[in-house]
Amino acid sequence: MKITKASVNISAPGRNFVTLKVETDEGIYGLGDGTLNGRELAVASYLTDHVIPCIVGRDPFQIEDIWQYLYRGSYWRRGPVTMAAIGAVDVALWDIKGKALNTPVYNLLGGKSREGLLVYAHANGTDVDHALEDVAKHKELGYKAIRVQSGIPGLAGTYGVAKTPGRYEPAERGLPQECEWATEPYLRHVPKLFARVREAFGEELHLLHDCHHRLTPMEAARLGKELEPFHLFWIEDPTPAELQEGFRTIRDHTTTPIAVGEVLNSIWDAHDLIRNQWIDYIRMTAVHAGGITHLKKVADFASLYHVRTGCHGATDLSPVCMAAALHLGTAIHNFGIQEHMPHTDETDTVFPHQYFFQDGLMYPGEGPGLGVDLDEKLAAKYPYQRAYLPVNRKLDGTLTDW
Ligand code: KDG
Ligand code: MG
Repeated sequence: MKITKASVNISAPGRNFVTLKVETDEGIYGLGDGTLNGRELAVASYLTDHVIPCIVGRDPFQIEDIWQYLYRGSYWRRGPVTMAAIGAVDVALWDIKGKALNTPVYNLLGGKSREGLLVYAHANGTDVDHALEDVAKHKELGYKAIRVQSGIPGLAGTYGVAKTPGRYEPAERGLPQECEWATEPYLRHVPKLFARVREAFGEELHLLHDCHHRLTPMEAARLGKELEPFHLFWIEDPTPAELQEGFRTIRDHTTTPIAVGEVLNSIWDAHDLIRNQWIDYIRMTAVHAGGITHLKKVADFASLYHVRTGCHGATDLSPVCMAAALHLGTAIHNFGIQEHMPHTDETDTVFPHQYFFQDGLMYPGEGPGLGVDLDEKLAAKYPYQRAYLPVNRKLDGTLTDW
């Protein structure tokens, strides 16, 4: 089999997505997600201008060799743009191989370690009462694990919390929004939020919380310690992860489990976090971490250190990436949990897929390959629109870490 053509689809059914389609001389094609929220066109150019000319003519079955060729061959290794582009190619090749061998991708990765994958939903509210209502709604939908975020008293808005009740989308169209941030009211508020959630819903429900990289290690240690009575499944991104050893301080002070990795791109970004057992869950996902090939290596390395996976699954990871995460999560031994932030109806219609949610778990489907398609005609009706994640400033005007 030979790759004959590859093309990049940029469209915005509900939000922006970059999708790579790799075609072969046997009529089989594969899809890969290359979406990098707020920097989509950089990945599209990397693919179109630099990667596609190098893969046409190659045998799509040689996934490991093509991965190494793109990673080592570029000279400029790692980074989100490079790794998202390599990830898009890699996922498309796994999809091709599954279709060619008429088997779901999880079978190529070792077969089923489990039937369904535990997923967590997002519940949020402008205040605690509204957050509790949203938790109740998601519990009713069958979720067994729920991330809870709420507005902070005294702050105009909080990232991760919808301005009006219901879903929120991380990126907004136009130029970046500026939001305000203050750590002290946040640290005082979050333990009160979780006390109310436990009081209302009991001990059974798994509870998670995302700190969005905003705390210093010692502030995160305080938060983790004060949340201990509420037995969280994890606190996520407590502090920025460029300085991996920052996590040692948090680890030394709290038994609240720690998750990190949605902005990490390679095993080297998490090497110290994992081998020192400073974290419990690694959140990298296929699109931003070089595809299924590299993510499986990260997961296997993590398994040596009692670290489990908790792949990022926000709306900016396309259905193609969700399918990749579900196939990998089905196969690996150390799967932990999968984030599930449902896409809009427009997204779901443009990307028909076999995976589904039932009773708190997700299933990848049993069709060949990844089980996701792209309706290119429909996608053409949703042209790309520039959109960014917000930036946050402390009350004195200083930009936060994120
Ligand atoms: O692109 C960034 C978003 O996906 C991210 O900010 C959402 O933190 C997030 C999460 O945990 O889903
Ligand atoms: Mg997050």
